[in-house]
Amino acid sequence: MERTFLMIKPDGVGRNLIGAIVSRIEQKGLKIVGAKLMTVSEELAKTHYGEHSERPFFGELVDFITSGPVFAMVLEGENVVEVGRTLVGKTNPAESAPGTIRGDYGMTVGKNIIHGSDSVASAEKEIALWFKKEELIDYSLVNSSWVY
Ligand code: DAT
Ligand code: MG
Repeated sequence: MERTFLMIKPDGVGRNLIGAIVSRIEQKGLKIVGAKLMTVSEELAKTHYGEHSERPFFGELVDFITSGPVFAMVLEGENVVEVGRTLVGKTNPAESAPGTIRGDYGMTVGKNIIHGSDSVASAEKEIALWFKKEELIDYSLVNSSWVY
């Protein structure tokens, strides 16, 4: 089964949105196989956002993501990378549809609540970067036959 990485950013944690966001994930039928509240080192932030290192907003992005705790998750499901991105919404919350996390909770691109892996390849990289193997749990949800 496919896996993806989602991370509630410091603004989402700071606005007490962990429960609301996790609730959407569970209601959608996705399985949480790993989750933790953690602080982000500058090194981890720079590695995670490495593809943006030449962009003018990189410094602000690293400062923001290290400014408070984040809630990191690994989710499992069919086609879950794409499904996760759909739940998250567009990068700019002002352009994100209502019903998406960014569309419902965010106003600016600099504080857009949540990260979601953008491809299967980045999901694999990000999961390995953020989680140890033993932090990911293999288990079955009894209701999965009603989801699939
Ligand atoms: P996404 O998070 O939707 O994958 P991205 O990978 O293009 O978007 O950018 C990573 C993060 O960087 C994004 O969530 C918020 C920030 N960001 C992107 N474009 C920005 C911009 N023009 N100004 C400020 N921050 C930006
Ligand atoms: Mg991205």
